[in-house]
Amino acid sequence: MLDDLVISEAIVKSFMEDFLQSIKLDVAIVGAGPAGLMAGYCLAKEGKKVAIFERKLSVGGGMWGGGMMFNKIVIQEESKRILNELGVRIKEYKKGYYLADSIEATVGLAFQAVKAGLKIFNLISVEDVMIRGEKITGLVLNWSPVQMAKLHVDPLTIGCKAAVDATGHDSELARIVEKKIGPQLKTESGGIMGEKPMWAEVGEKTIVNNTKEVYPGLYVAGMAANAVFGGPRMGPIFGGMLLSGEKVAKMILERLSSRTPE
Ligand code: 48H
Repeated sequence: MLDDLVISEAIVKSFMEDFLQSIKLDVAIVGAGPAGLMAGYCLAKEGKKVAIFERKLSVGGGMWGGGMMFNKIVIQEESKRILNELGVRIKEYKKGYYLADSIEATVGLAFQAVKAGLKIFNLISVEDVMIRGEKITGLVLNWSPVQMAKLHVDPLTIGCKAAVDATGHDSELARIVEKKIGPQLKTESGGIMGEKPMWAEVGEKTIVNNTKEVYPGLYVAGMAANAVFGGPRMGPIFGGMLLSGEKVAKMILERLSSRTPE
């Protein structure tokens, strides 16, 4: 016989345990698109305490929709090995161009990341940051439905040693920092440089170069990296997002293992 109250109790208790476990994180990632999920996968594999906060009900960001809702994605030679590792099937289209099913790529990445130990909190929006001693030390969270309904409900906070802005084109975390403390980002202008017009070849290269620490304790990955540092968009090619997620994880792992983590 099933007891409805046991079902409710199981869900609430288990969620609270997960949330309490995430009050102090090694790494907090904002945005569960391909870059954020890849970063979370790589960090979790290395045993870091890492969680993603995602505004929407679903994870995957812009990867589900392929190009203009044709649900295929293209990846290039350099990122083939990542989809192979995740167990996502790819097919060569022409030399240097590989195709994957966007649904398979999205669920494959999310599944492997969660299995590796990444905790994903969906339906939570990051609306502010905590800064202490000129360093990001935490994130300010609220339920997305609270924001959507414009309810006057105060947020909660979590702490982290490093935060990743993987919020895509809007680069929301970097934008919040710029708005709150002025143009103190590690960009040419100190502010957000803005995304440039479509150019896959350049966009895919710069996205990896632009994956950096943009303010002490705050890293940008994926589309947010090009938005912040002024690189072009690249359309429905997703290798750069995966490589950017992998790079940001590597940079953070090095920082966390160094003797004087800032
Ligand atoms: C919680 C938030 C918040 C917030 C946003 O857009 P994404 O898929 O981002 P990337 O960088 O992993 O991938 C970019 C890719 O999807 C893309 O758009 C490409 C390749 N475009 C090329 C082109 O030419 O257009 O995912 C970002 C995620 C989304 O799921 C948002 O809901 C989430 O971040 N998010 N979550 N709190 N404040 N802001």
